[in-house]
Amino acid sequence: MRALISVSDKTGIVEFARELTELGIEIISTGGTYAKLKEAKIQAIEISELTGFPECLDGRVKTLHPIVHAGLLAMRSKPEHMKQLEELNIETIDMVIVNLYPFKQTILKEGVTRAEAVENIDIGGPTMLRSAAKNYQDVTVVVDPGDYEKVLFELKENKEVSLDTKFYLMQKVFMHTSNYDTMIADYLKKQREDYELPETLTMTFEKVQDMRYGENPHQKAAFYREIGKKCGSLVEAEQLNGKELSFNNINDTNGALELLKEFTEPTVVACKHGNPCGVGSAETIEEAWDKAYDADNVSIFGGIVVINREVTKSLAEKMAKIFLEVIVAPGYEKEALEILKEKKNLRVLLLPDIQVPQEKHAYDLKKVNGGLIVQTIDSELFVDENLKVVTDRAPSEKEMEDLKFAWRVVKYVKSNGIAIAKNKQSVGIGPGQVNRIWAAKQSFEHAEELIGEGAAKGCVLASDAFFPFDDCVEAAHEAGITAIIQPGGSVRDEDSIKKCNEYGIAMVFTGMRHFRH
Ligand code: 93A
Repeated sequence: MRALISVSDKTGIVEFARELTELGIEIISTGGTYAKLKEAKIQAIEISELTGFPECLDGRVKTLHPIVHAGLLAMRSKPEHMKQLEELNIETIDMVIVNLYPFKQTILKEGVTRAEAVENIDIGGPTMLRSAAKNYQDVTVVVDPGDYEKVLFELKENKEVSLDTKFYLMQKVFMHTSNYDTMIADYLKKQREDYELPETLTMTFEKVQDMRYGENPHQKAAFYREIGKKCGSLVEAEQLNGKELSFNNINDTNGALELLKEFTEPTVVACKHGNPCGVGSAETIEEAWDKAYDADNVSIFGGIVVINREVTKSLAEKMAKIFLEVIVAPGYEKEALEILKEKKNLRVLLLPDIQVPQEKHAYDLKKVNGGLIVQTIDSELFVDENLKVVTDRAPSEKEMEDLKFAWRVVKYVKSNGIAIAKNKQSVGIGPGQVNRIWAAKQSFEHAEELIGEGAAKGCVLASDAFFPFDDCVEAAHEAGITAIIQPGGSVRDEDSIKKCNEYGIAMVFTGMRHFRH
């Protein structure tokens, strides 16, 4: 029996090779692997000796030779194949132990160049893996160092590897090479400026962790990471305390983190079931917390809080007073962490890159029965020049500041969504309604219930999509709203503008809507 060993990840290879030689298996190997085996005093022959051809072009051509591939692909059960091998003076290779150039590790390196990435595209390795896997009945192919033990065990017990195991190893190879190629294709796609939606969509995700269950306890679930991404997301966070993250935790935190990234000043976002329930921006993070908490001190119970500044001791004291599921922050003062750690179940996550924006060229994927709907992410907000005052009265500077704040919030509210705000604090949020007037009324009721009668007085209102009728303006006026921001674009815009002028409400059109479902 002959085994060809050519590995980049040399974990466990010396031990494995030693055992193989002890079982009487002859070893052939490529430059680096050969040197490693030689150093450990393991008998092997170099690939160039086998092929009679030197490794060349900086190692780009090592094993790409008919002597190797005919030796792998010949079907032992076919007399013509074996006869041809004999005529060509080629011997069979019965085992291939190969793992590939570290493409993933290379592209994850800070400041990696395209040339460096391309140089790490393995050609000879996948070719051998595929040849060996195609001929799996005759060739044992090991791509995962985790399988060395299994193969050795069978060789020792039965003097051969079972067909069942060989089939398992073959299937693993094609899974591996297809993931490897997808990773390359994905990387290259992102290198291009225009990001079109391809005819077939392939993306590689790797499992970060299994979860106890999905959205409900009877559903299975796991958390996968998109390879090659660095985008200030939860997959990059380090968990410092608490139970492991649940499906709902991750799902809910996603929107909250995206909302947080819209702000640079100290900001706290509290959320529940994928909707923000309290958002506050202020000069200090403690004040921002007070605003987010006071905005809705009921829904935050059992909720998720994401913040864009270090958690101070005094903030941790406030946080510890209520029941929270998850806290995500870019840092924690030592004493703050000690306080939070007293709560065993509280999931405390450290995400230093919390403000790194999502990659502009990213897909938003939604699974529907039978397929996927795919769109580019909603990375736009508004451009100041495009904000259009459509009423007789223009918003005051203060109102404008709050309108922009409310607009950021409503972008992350499930549609139909309305958010009202004052002094950079969300005051009422009406999420996920099937008509707009209900969303508006809910935001006013929410404000009144939590803050008291007349809570919406002097507030501004943001609507994620246009007003189909003027009823929202009517209701806004009754609640005491003084300024409105909305996309505009309804055939009845004039009705809403007229109503605003009648009541002295200032209204701004963004020209862009933010549905979110
Ligand atoms: O540059 S390659 O694509 N050309 C080849 O012919 C070839 N043969 C094996 N890379 C090739 N390999 C890869 O070299 C293997 O997949 C393995 O990852 C690596 C091992 O090289 P070394 O033994 O010199 O460390």
